[in-house]
Amino acid sequence: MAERKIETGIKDLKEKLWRAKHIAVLTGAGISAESGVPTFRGEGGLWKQFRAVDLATPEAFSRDPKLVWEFYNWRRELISTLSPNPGHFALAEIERRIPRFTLITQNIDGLHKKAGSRNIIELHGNLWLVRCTGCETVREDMRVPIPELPMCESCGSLLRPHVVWFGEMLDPLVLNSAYEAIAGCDLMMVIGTSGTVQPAASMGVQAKRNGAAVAEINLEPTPYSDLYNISICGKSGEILPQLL
Ligand code: BV8
Ligand code: ZN
Repeated sequence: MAERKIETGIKDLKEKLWRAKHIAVLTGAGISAESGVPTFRGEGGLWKQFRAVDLATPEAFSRDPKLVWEFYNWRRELISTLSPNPGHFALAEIERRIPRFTLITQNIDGLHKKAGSRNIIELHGNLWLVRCTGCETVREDMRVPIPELPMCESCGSLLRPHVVWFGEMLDPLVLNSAYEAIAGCDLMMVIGTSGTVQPAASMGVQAKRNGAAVAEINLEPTPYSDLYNISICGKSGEILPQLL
């Protein structure tokens, strides 16, 4: 029965996909799971005894910047050894074939770019960018390991990861370009996200309200599954290539 449901879901999505003029895609940690990147839910969400959501905050950084940098350095070391999976590559291929395609990601791992995707909106920043807490300069920094407390080469102040922490506003320019894509798309795909973190979590419903068809691909149902036109339960690395 589940198998049948997945097949019809893929067939319906394929029809809509290759008829679409402008596609918007929202991805979360689930699309990188098959590459070995830990997700936030479940055991993957833990580093040592800390919950990722507790370390990814400005409070944690001001309390103990060395600990937070140790956490980000752990993710940099891990992700520097990992590669995109067939799910990432399928999205890059779809982008090459569809006139207008916008990839909105919550992931900071940079694997979409590594897979060849181009029109990418990184809602929550990027693991390989650092920002100075003094002069606000943003630089790419690929050092693995990164120094325990990395300092700015211009003003000598402490650097922080150029990511959006819980309780911090998203960059309004970044957010607006995501909302523009969602307002203009005729098909939105929501892939590998539990739909727990705002404002990203409500983007699928927003697209539906704007009249777009919305399809979800996720290992398990999410709080939004019944609101979408299509909901396919399975691994994005196995399902996305079947759309090509
Ligand atoms: C903000 C960067 C203004 C750092 C991240 C309204 C209501 C309630 C709370 C709020 C609200 N508005 C704002 C908030 C507060 C907060 C929030 O949403 N909190 C949640 C926890 C309740 N939002 C914010 O703070 C945002 N800022 O809104 O500013 C403001 C501020 C305060 C108050 C009001 C307004 C900033 C949020 C960004 C935080 N930074 N990341 C870092 O990574 O270190 S969020 C981070 O966690 C990720 O980027 C991602 O967004 C999220 C994790 O979610 P997912 O990616 O979905 O991953 P998850 O593990 O949860 O799920 C994976 C899914 O994949 C699962 O469903 C699984 O089944 C599936 N899966 C697994 N394997 C596969 C698969 N699917 C397919 N294939 C597979 N193989
Ligand atoms: Zn500086």
